[in-house]
Amino acid sequence: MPSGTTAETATRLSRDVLLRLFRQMVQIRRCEEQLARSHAAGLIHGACHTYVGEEAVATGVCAHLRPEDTVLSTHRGHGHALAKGVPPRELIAELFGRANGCSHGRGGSMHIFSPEVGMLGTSGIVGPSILMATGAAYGYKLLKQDRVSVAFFGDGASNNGAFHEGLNLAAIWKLPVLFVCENNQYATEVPFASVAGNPNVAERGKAYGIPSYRLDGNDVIAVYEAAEEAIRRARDGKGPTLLECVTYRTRAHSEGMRDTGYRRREEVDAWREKCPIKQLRARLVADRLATGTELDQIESEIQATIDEAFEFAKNSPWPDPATVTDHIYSN
Ligand SMILES: Cc1ncc(C[n+]2csc(CCOP(=O)(O)OP(=O)(O)O)c2C)c(N)n1
Repeated sequence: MPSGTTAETATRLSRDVLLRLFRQMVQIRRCEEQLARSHAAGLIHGACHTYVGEEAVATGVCAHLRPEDTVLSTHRGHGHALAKGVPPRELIAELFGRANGCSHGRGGSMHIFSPEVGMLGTSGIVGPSILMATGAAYGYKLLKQDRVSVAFFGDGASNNGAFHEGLNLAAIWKLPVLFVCENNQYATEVPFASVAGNPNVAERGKAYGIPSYRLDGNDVIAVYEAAEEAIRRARDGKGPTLLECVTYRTRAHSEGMRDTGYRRREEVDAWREKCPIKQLRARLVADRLATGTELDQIESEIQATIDEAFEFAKNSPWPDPATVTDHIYSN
């Protein structure tokens, strides 16, 4: 299992796989940039926490998941949804509150559901993804289904009781679950190091007897390789793994919030340089697996699909007010 692998490390991954990872990260980035502009334009009704800077984590993990595998996500979940297969049209329409959104415009950013592709939901509450993914994995084990469940969560959530209960239960029952801590080093404006007796989350996993690894979360190859082995372990009945992916969000905690007073501009600039997309682009060009022109072409194609998705969402109908109580009461 790689630990702290960097983009300089040799990789056995093919050009096809690397380009797939590149495309996925660019799709997330371009979609998030569109959502940030849409939020500023008043098109999004509710919170919008972007994933800019953290794209390598969702991309490297979800690349190994099958449609029947499931993802439980957080308030910062657009990247997880896209990487699990929610089309940009349905994601953007959902944030715009339109009937064509994946949750029929009823949920917004905090309730992105698409069970058809295994996206079991984002959440406005910090921590529950860990317990829900553990519960889903328990179900797969009881039903003898060949499925894996993934919990994404932040460093802040690892201080929540759900983290400790979920990891312990998954360990004793050897559940097919992968815990992915996206350690972007801040919980809102609180530096993780200032609220953690031991800020190494991977060491906490070891306390529960779970194989746990700390990775460079901006290196998509490192995440891809670590997730591959962790998901294989889960499928083989060997139980859970914890991956702590050290990364950074380069936009504000949430769109419209201030982004000063709790971190230094130099720190943000340094992490912008470590952009996962920039790193993979440099790698592909240096290894002569793609030219800059080819990668530009891919970026333009993806931008066109995001532009089209934005137009689709903007022109989508609002939900019919007569359906307001649908899905609330069970018959
Ligand atoms: C149980 C709970 N406590 C507090 C909050 C308020 N809150 C919203 S986002 C957030 C920070 C979460 O930090 P982290 O888990 O590191 O995720 P990040 O935002 O960095 O991706 C907090 C405390 C909440 N939504 N739910």
